[in-house]
Amino acid sequence: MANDEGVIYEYVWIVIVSAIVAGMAASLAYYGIALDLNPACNATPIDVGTLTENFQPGVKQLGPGIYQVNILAGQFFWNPNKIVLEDPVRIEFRITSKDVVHGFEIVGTNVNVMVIPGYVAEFVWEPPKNAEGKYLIICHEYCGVGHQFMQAELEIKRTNTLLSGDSIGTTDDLGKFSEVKYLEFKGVIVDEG
Ligand SMILES: [Cu+2]
Repeated sequence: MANDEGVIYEYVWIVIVSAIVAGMAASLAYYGIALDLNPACNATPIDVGTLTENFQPGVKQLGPGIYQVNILAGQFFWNPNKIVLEDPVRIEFRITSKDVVHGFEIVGTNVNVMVIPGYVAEFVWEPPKNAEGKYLIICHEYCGVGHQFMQAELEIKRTNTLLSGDSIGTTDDLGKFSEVKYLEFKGVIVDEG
């Protein structure tokens, strides 16, 4: 009698555990396929060049809606840690680290990049047309005791001059995130911050 009861409990627990595993697999599939939120596994060095010019953290406007954003990562900061862009159409990021590996993530978007000392991670993000307001930037690669304080902010301001009615995206639109190039860094970091 007691043995039969034990077998039933075995089956019950097999069902419960299988359901938990299936639920986790389904949530991974949902994040990866439906929401297109993936780890930075497309960060293959596709074109390893060399950056010899000096690296100065900061924002430079290259044209209407086109920005170059240089970011220096370190324990435990992003420099600059407040980035304000007006009507960005194309943001060219270049990020490097002065010490250990960090992870650059703009929360709520699909921008997710490994930042490796000795290399400059270069990529382009075309934010969705309706992106507006403050985005939190975090470090997603454990880098030491102050890791959780490593935050920055990207603010997108809209003046609407570049928007036309039919170009406004949907709220599900994550924008366009290019492949990441890692350039070997031979220059000097000009860090005034
Ligand atoms: Cu970190």
